[in-house]
Formats: sequence, structure tokens, C-alpha cells
Amino acid sequence: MSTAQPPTGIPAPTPGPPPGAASPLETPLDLAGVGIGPFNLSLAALAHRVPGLRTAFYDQRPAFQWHPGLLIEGATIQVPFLADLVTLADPASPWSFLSYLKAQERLFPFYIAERFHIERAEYDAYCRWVSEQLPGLHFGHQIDAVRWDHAHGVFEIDFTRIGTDGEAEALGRTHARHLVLGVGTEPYVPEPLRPLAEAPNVPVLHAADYLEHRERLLTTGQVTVVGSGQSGAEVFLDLLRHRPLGAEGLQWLARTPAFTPMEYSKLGLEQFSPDYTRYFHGLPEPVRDQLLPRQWQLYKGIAHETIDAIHQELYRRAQLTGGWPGAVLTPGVTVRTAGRIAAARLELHLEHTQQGTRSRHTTEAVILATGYRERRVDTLLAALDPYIRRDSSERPRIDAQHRLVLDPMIKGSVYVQNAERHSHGVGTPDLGLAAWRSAVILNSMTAEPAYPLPSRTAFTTFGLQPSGPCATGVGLPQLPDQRDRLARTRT
Ligand SMILES: Cc1cc2nc3c(=O)[nH]c(=O)nc-3n(C[C@@H](O)[C@@H](O)[C@H](O)COP(=O)(O)OP(=O)(O)OC[C@H]3O[C@@H](n4cnc5c(N)ncnc54)[C@H](O)[C@@H]3O)c2cc1C
Repeated sequence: MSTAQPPTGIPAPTPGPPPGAASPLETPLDLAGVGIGPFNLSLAALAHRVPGLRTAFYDQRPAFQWHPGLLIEGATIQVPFLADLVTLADPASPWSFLSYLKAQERLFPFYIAERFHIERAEYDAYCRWVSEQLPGLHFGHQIDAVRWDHAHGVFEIDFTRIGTDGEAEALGRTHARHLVLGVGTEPYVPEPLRPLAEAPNVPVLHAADYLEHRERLLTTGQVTVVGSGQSGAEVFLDLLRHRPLGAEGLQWLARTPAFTPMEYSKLGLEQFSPDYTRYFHGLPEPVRDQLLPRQWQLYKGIAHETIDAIHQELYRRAQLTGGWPGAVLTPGVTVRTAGRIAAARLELHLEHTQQGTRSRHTTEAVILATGYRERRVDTLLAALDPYIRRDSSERPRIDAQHRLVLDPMIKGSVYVQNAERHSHGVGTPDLGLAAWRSAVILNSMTAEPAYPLPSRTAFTTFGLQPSGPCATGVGLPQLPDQRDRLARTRT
């Protein structure tokens, strides 16, 4: 699926945008953001403190929401709270998690709790708090298309205003010198299971929609969870905890040879540092491509705590009933195909790779914890496509400052957040790098670094040779028009 299909039956965009939502051609924004997930929210929060910088960010949703279908009670984020929107670039920011706690009058309870990994629902609430107060955020705005206006040297950005009922209300246009895409990811369903997931009235859903269906899933006879990442583990644990004792009726299938823990050692975590990101970006493309799949355990495994909690709950149930719980956990299994065998029953065709065996499994509901993929922006960027430089696998080339490498005819920059795993590595979707990447982007737009960043961030030395220019924004070539303008407004 690609984003930004302009709705039909609505008048064509006019240069006069609706009040409060757009800027006219004579006074373009310095930076327009597409999407307000944590990454662009972080950028908006840091940009807010840069004097003279005119920004606006747009999101198609009516309000900020962070993976609402997986805000399972007790589930925590996998980075410490210090990895909030701003702290690792600007600990004094009014948009930090600690500022949020202060505003909620919860600083002392938090201090006493000594909790480093906060609940996912609390992270969501914190981001929403920022989103409700930060100026320049426009929810209910879907960005449909982006073009470069050669005559005026600005990006032309078409949007649709979406009403609270989800219907398109009006079309508009805004202009910006630079653009940042923070459109995030979307749920991924493997090919063999797609027809099932898309068919109405069949109880097959992606884990992203879990909470919406939870009540029904707690009482459905047999439930199967497919996928052994963190989402699969959290869904399985929640079902296990809340389904009837001794009649759990649960099956957990994983393609990986084992239910594997996420790499969480201190030196392992240094691969989520700016130093490692810089090193990775400096590697030759074929080396990067070989390396990434081998690093899956850094982000695709299950948190130790979740594995412990699952085992603990299984043990508790075994002890209470004096038998084995009605939960089957099988790794090493691929779901080849699936089909309906009755109005409310499904049959999965399974293959065990190591044994070379096949079997059929009947279930009444399937939850696909099969991951996410970068959201496609082909439609959104169709007009820019001829100007985008690509690597040998046709992926956009992205420079150290997270900008698409464009034909020099395009004077503005298109920054990307969370679409550069192929060029910047495993840290790309990590919330721990949010503030740093936002700062790198802002520093590349301002005469003096808006947020001075450390030149070293890890104890590990990655590589024998320094890996190219340091992506801190310091000492990097500036965008000339921007530098002059911002330098003047900064006094
Ligand atoms: C369930 C889950 C849990 C995670 N937990 C962690 C964790 O604990 N720690 C960690 O480090 N990482 C975690 N991650 C990874 C992290 O990258 C994401 O959580 C994070 O949400 C990514 O932020 P984002 O800003 O890229 O995108 P999103 O949060 O996906 O936001 C993108 C936004 O863009 C909007 N949008 C898209 N297209 C358009 C358009 N054309 N016009 C207007 N708006 C548009 C969407 O509506 C959406 O609101 C998790 C990921 C998932 C899926």
C-alpha cells in the first residue's frame, strides 16, 4: 500500500490555503514535515527552540497516537525514558519526559518508583502532551503530493484536510524550502496469509489491531499467534494471562529456530549509537546489505523480561492445575498457506524446516505478529522521482545528514526519518536516536549548530579508519540560502 492517494470528488487545490494551516508562496516555511510520529514530533520539539526557524508538521490522523493497538497493560518501551523526544540532544528542553512528569505532578512518585523503562501507554501519553502544546502541528492533514517549484525554489505541498468523521473536507497547498518525511511504518502481512487478512468477517488480524479485538479473542476457542518478535510475545503473554486456567487454547508459532532474546548487552547496545550509525553509513553498500540481516537479534528478538514473564505464567498455571497448560509454543515453523474450513474455523498449513515435516493446524483466530515495513512514498514523491539518486538496488541514496541525494537542480533538501535502515543501519527505527537525528537535521540547516553534539558517543571504536565526516552537523557544508537567512534572524 502506498500513502497519499488524493481523494476524488473534491475541487483541485488552490494557491490560497485554509487559514492557520499553510503558508503562502511569498513566505514559505523553512521546513515542512510529513507525519507526526515520535520522530517528527522530536524534530518539531527541537525546532521550536531554534530562533527564526519557520516549521509546520502535518499528520493525517486526528490526533497523536502511538501504536494504539499494542498499548497492552504493563508493556514497556524498550529504551530508557531518557530516550524521549529531546533529552539526548537538549536535556534542558521543556518538552522532555521529566517536564511532562512535572506538569502531571508525578515527579516524586516517578523518582520513588526508580523505573527506567516506562510503560508504553505512558510514553504515548507523554508524546500526546507534547503534541497538544507544541505550535505548528496540524493533525487531520493528509499530504497527497510534493513537487519542486523551480521558479520559486520551494517545495509545493498538496494536502487534504480530513474532518473528525474521517471524511475529506478541503484541499490546500503550502510551500517550504525543505521537507522532512516521518511517515513511519505499516503492518506487514506475508504473501500466503494476505487473502485471509483482507477478507471481511474472518478472525485474522495483524497484531497492530490487537487491542480492538482483545475481548473477543479472550473468549474465542482456539487462538494462534504467528511471529516471535516482541509484539508476538506481548500478545501471547496477554492472552495467556487472561484466558481460562487449564483451557488456554493457545498456539504460538515462530519461524525462527528458537524464541530468541533481544541482544541487550551494554556493548551490543553501542550499535544503536551515533558512532555506529556513522560507521555503518561509511561502509560500502554490499557490506551494509550483508551486515543488516545478520544483526536481526538487535531488534527482532524478544525482551528478556517478556520471555521471563511468559515462562513464569506458564509455570504458575502448571503448578495450579498440576498439568501442562493448554498452550503450545513451537519455533522453527513456517505457515505455508491458510484457508477457511468453516464460517468460524481456519486451517493453517505448516512446515517444520529442520524436521522437513508438514502438518495442518485448525484454529478459530489468527493474530499475525509478522512485523512492519517502511511506508511507501512512491505516490507522495512521484513528481520528485526523476531527481532522486538511487543505489544499485534502486533504494534512495541518503547522505550523512539524513537527506535524500537529489539532482542539484533541486535546491531544497528532503530529509527522511526512519526510512534509511539500508544506509544508516539498525538504529534507524530506534527511539533512542530520535533526538540526536533531529539535532543532526536541524544543525545542517543552521549557520551555527543549533544543538552541539558530542564527537564521540561509544566506548567501542568502530573500524580502523575514521568513517567520513561526523554527522553532528558541525563543520558541514550549510545550505547557503538558509544559512544567510537564519543567521540574520538569529540576532
Ligand atoms: C508496536 C511497536 C512498538 C515499538 N516500540 C519501540 C520501543 O519500545 N523502542 C524503540 O526504540 N522503538 C520502538 N518501535 C520502533 C519505532 O520506530 C516506532 O515505534 C515509532 O513509532 C516510529 O516513529 P515514526 O515517527 O517513524 O512513525 P509512526 O509512529 O509510524 O508515525 C508516522 C505518522 O505519519 C503519518 N503519515 C503517514 N503518511 C502520511 C501522509 N501522507 N500525510 C500525513 N501524515 C502521514 C501517520 O499517520 C503516522 O501518524 C516500535 C515499533 C512498533 C511497531
